[in-house]
Amino acid sequence: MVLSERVVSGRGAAHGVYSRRSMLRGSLATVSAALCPLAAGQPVLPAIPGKPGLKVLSERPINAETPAHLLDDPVTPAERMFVRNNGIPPDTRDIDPLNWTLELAGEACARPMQLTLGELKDRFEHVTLALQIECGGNGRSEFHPPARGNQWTTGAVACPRFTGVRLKDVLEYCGTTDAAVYVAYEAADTHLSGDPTKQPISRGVPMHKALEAETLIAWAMNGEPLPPLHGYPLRLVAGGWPGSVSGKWLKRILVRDRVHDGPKMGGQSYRVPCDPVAPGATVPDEAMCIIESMPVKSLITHPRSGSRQERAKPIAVRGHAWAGDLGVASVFTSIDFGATWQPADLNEPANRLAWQQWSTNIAIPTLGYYEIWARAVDENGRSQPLVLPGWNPRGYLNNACHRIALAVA
Ligand SMILES: Nc1nc2c(c(=O)[nH]1)N[C@H]1C(S)=C(S)[C@@H](COP(=O)(O)O)O[C@H]1N2
Ligand SMILES: [Mo]
Repeated sequence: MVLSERVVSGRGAAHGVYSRRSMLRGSLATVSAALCPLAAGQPVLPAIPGKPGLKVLSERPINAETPAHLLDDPVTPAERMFVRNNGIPPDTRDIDPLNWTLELAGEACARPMQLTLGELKDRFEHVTLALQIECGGNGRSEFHPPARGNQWTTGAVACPRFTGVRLKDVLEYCGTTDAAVYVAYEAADTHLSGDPTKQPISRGVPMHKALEAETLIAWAMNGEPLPPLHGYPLRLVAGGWPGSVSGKWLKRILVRDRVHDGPKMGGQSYRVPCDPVAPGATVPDEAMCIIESMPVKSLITHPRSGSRQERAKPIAVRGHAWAGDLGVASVFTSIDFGATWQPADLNEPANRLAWQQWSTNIAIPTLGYYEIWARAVDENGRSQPLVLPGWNPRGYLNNACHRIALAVA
């Protein structure tokens, strides 16, 4: 196998001399590098303590994604949950969590009030749900022309189990007026500039999403208090929508009489062209629409891309599939670049808005280089595209099929 220029100048070059054996390794690196645009020539940033194996994409603010093979668990452990910060997390080391106050306010809030986390826990029914969160920019690294921002490959998605109260119950308690249109969050993290009057992010959802039974104000993840990086002591979780609506370090909930206009709601943030545009187009802000439910997508979490397999021996292949507010109807795999597809077994979700597990056995007929592709179809019959979906200025919503590479020996 000839080493491509990319590997010689990128990841393969780090191996130094190419003995016959390292040539083979080099070929495997090619396999992974070909599928993972970030593998080549990028500086390696130090790991986040408590997040072994996550790839740090930026340090200030801290952002890190999870390689697909580390997302194998049906319920994502905290150590394997991606981190997406727009600002500087608050220092919550010395707070008394039960006295953390949540303020309810906004033009359409009937009875503005403050509730402590202790009061939230006492007054409302506790709910535990597995909820899938994916960053709107997950997959951004594949767009051309490239989009600015964190170059997420496939790893800005997770599905932990959150415990909290329903946002709906709290909104009913404080009351909303007929003018209510949107529910937004404000949080305790600070702006990168250090300017205390600026918020890094304040986003929201329309009333119908806020009032869904699965939209939570959560204090626990996988049975433990929320980890500091994931919003301790309190966060919103609105599964199936861009992760940016799931506000961490939650301080304030605003019931708005208009579409929320906080930082990163307007302009080009978390928005895509209302009508499709040609790659590289400049799109005026007025022609951009807010992203709501995320599109159907899937991940192959086993085997690991780049692994060696034996010919004709069945390979257990598995992963997850999700479809925003919708359920996933079917998942297919292909070992011939999408020429033919085989249906996989697909489980029901643990609850609405949890990702679904799929699995299949694949026997590879001959020696050589193979890719496994996975493709999910949502309950409305909409499939993941095989190649990149519509280009957009900020590189959101890439739900192209996930591909992994195998060397069959
Ligand atoms: N307060 C606050 N909440 C936030 C963010 C943030 O920067 N500040 N980032 C959002 C974005 S863009 C995403 S994708 C998710 C990521 O959640 P995680 O870091 O717990 O994985 O949190 C959201 N909530
Ligand atoms: Mo995000």
